[in-house]
Amino acid sequence: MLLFKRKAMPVIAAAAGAVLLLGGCSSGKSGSGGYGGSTGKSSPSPSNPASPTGAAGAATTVTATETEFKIALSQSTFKPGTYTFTVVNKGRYPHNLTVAGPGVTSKASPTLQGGGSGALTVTLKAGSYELWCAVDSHKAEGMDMKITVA
Ligand SMILES: [Cu+2]
Repeated sequence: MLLFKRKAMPVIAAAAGAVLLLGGCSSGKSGSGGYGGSTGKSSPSPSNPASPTGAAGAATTVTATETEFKIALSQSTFKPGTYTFTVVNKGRYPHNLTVAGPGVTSKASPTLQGGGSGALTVTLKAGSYELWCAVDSHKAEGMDMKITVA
């Protein structure tokens, strides 16, 4: 307070007001008000969460549910593109999801404990891919499947 002389006060108040306005603006984008750049309302900001290859659109998210000893995908048809597999371990043993096929050399999610989940992002081209769990002999136990990308 000692430093705030009569002239500094309004400036600081204005700055604080601006910050408040900005905060209000970004959270509730409908009431944008008419101050400053009224036209550019096109860039919110929660753009892409984590996908590194942001070239041609966002990754398609597919859920891969794993149990003993099975992998179930939330979709069965695939077009070429980038996919983020959300791997959910609903079993009791550790599992992972490993993918191999054209352009993908055995890319694996982290090994997940029972109840855990993780993600694996791969870019799929036209062709056949194999998805399996690389933990112990789970692949031989049945955690092994093929998908066709077309
Ligand atoms: Cu497994």
